[in-house]
Amino acid sequence: MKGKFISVEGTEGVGKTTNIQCIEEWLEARGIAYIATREPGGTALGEKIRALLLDKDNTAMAATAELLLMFAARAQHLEEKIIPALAAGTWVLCDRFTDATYAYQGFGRGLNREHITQLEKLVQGDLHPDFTLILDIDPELGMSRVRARGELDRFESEAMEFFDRVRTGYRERAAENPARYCLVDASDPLAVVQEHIVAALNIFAGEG
Ligand code: T5A
Repeated sequence: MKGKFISVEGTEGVGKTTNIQCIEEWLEARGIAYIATREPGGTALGEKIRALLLDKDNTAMAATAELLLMFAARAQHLEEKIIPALAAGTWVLCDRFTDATYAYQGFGRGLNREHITQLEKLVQGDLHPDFTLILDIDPELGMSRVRARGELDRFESEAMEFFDRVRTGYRERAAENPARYCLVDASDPLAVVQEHIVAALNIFAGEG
């Protein structure tokens, strides 16, 4: 793959959307061609799957059905958008990717992580993000930001213990592979968070 693949992760309300803008500015300042996309979603089919996943009326959704829907959307996203972009030398900036599946469906829902690894292999082969930014926050603080924004979706309606497990999942993954992950404290003021993000990107690009 000629382009680089960057993913941005974290628990609810951690500031992914806000900080993705900062990454886009960093890419634009360097004249790097990129696409910004998201999961679940990113394609017409994937966005329909996203609507099913976030619909808070789908209270009976089985955890395994949720897992398979995440990977169904991802398979479409990879084939239709991510792989062609990377092959053309375009960078991909993705709001969540498979780390979210390990964190939410693995640690949050308690699904067998070996099964997630099997699906990951089936859907992605050896393709993984080159750099993953994990924004880390106390889930209570993140959810207070989300609540201030309005109505909650199906995931945002989960209990705080669920988000504590998701956070643990992200932190464990970051600790296991420090070469790929950068964990940033997202409870700091936005300017400080973005200083850390830019410094990490500079190191990733060999400029730091
Ligand atoms: N999911 C996803 C899975 O379960 N498995 C998977 O495999 C995948 C891919 C949808 C859901 O799907 C689940 C996880 C999710 O629950 P989503 O829409 O990406 O995914 O998830 P959300 O976390 O809901 O995204 P949000 O858009 O709600 O949150 P953001 O983008 O993290 O937060 P953002 O940037 O909108 O910021 C929230 C508020 O905080 C403020 C912002 O101004 C905003 O008002 N803020 C700050 N305030 C003070 N200080 C700072 N440092 C701040 N940073 C941001």
